[in-house]
Amino acid sequence: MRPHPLILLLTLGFFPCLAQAENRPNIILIMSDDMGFSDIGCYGGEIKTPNLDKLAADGLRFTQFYNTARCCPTRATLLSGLYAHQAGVGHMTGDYGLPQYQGELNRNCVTIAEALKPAGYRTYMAGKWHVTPYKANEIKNPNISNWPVQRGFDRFYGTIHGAGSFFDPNSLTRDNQYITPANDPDYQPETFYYTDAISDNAVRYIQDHKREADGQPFFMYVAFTAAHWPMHALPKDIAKYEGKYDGGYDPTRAARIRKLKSLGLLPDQWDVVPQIGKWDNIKLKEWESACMEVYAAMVDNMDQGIGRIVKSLEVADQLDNTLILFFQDNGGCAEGFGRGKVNGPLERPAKPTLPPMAKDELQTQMVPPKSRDGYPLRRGDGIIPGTPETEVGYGRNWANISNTPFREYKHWVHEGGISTPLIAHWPKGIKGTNRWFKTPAHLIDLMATCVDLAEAKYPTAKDGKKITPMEGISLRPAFEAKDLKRGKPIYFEHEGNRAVRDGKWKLVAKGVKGAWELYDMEQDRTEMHDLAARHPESVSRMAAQYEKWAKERGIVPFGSWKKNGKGQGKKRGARKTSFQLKGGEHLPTEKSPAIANRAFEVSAQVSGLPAKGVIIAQGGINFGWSLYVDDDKLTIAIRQGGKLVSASATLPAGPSQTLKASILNDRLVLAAGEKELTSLPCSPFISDHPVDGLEVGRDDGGLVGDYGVRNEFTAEVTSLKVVLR
Ligand SMILES: [Ca+2]
Ligand SMILES: [Ca+2]
Repeated sequence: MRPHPLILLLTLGFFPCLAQAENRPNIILIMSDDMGFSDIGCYGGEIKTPNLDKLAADGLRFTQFYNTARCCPTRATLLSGLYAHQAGVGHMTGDYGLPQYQGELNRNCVTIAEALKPAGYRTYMAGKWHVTPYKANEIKNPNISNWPVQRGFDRFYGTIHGAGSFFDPNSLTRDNQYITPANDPDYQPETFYYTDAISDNAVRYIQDHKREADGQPFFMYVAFTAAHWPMHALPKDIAKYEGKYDGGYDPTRAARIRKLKSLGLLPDQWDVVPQIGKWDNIKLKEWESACMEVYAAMVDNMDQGIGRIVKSLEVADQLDNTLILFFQDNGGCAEGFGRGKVNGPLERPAKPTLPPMAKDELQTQMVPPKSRDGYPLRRGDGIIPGTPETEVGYGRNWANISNTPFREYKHWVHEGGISTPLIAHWPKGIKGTNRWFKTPAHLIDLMATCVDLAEAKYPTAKDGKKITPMEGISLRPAFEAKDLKRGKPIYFEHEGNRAVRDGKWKLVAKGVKGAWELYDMEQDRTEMHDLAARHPESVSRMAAQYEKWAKERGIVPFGSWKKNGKGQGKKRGARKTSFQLKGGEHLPTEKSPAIANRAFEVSAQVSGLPAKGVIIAQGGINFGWSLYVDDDKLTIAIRQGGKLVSASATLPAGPSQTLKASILNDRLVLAAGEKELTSLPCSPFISDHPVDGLEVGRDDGGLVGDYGVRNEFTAEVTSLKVVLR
């Protein structure tokens, strides 16, 4: 029988050694970053993950576990058991002036750590937090009110921010103190590598727990940043994959398809999504295969670390009564990070060329200008990734392979964005071994599962604030070989991408204005055959479910927050109205032209035509504009709540020209010099300031136009001017 909660609290508070013999499990949630459905071995991948494979063989695997498509919302959902918007993280860590979009965990939710602590659990976290803003300009006196220790974790080692170097991470923190890899007295390995550091600190928590609180259960959250860009790995791990991807995309993908089929994860009736990359067209083949070698090495290193965590549980005699869950935060990442134009020397200099950083000097940048020991930053096409000074992503083509057999990527809520392995290992609590569980489940269920297994009481209020009831259901029945009884659909929303999963049906759309698509997930989980036209009644029923769900939770169409009063939309962007820019320039969103709801003009002096690629772009898939060329065709593209409007014209001949575009109240105009090329009547005003910044000569992050991530301008922008009217 459970003691009365008050007695339990008193017992634990005053006589911690007297905690009764414990049957409740320890719980360890292990999450990786930016990985596709079929990357790890036991889900079809060629990457060596023997430790995860063993957990799977001795435990339970879910075929349809879902995340929420992106780092911040996934973390907010996982920690709170709510849909991310309800926890205040409706997008990322930007504040858009609405409570659902305040950009950090609110106080109307509790974290799993906050929920389990009153039930007598010790709580530890190692890894990436990313549910509160990180401000590089406030490192001396950071606002720590929403850091892990203030949100229920007894101990924390990791990073506050969402991405960075694996050799010198920005925002590295121990408990409430920023540290550097060099000045952390508690952890001085021979070579600092963040994935190892996360594993080693998790191991240490298990060892310390055994010594300090044996008999008391613990909850630990291990949030790896592998295999998020930049592609950074240790030479010993990269060596294991040397040459492994020299054959390109086709053999890797074919092997995954075969393995997925043999595992039963890809029934014959599903059509596999088309492969994006064509190896024959890849110019820098050695570089392209090296990107995947390093990616694989990052995953491999994480698996080794998971092996050490498992081993330490064994040594502490806790493995049998610990529930370990492994999953990924979103699908493979197609962002063009660190690809395209080369910055820095193509080869690593023989010796560091810049002054090294002092032991106590905090590295505050997501993309540091140099490595800690003084090698200058290198990125772009042909820069072989892996070493600390490189900043390269593995790109869309490999992300497509990572997400085999599914559609789309991180950001989207088609299956490639939201599908993750879920491995559950708990010898004492899971019935049978090497078993698959096929009913859909979601991150919202982790809070409910933890509260259930920990015999905790989910609070209705905390510190005078009402706590929103949790959304998910306990996964305990799955562990006991019974089915889940959810009784309601699972919902998704990120950046206007929306979905409803109800039984075998999935309704899904891209962007705020994208049309609903309908799929039968039993017949077609690869989402290749849209049945919306055939079942209009299902579409309207599920669309109404979505609208009701969104309305009840304060979810608004992405980017519409400025209509709701104090939203940042009106004020974001620079104050000036004229911008003289150079080729290669990047402006962050707050320094970019404040183009929302106004006319503007761009005039670009270019030489070296004909060419391909983006001359200038501001914004991404929801709001923004871009001017680009494709040989003799000039295009101005406008993104308006996800909808794309564009005007194109044929360029006059000649290598050097002044290309102009005007975004006016009632039309888009393109001109070369004084000659008007085309005028398209439309309403092209962009209603909100874009989340993405501005680039000259490329389009980074979210893409405005229908070009791919390899959109670098192949000629030269000698000067460029943007003028707001
Ligand atoms: Ca992620
Ligand atoms: Ca962009």
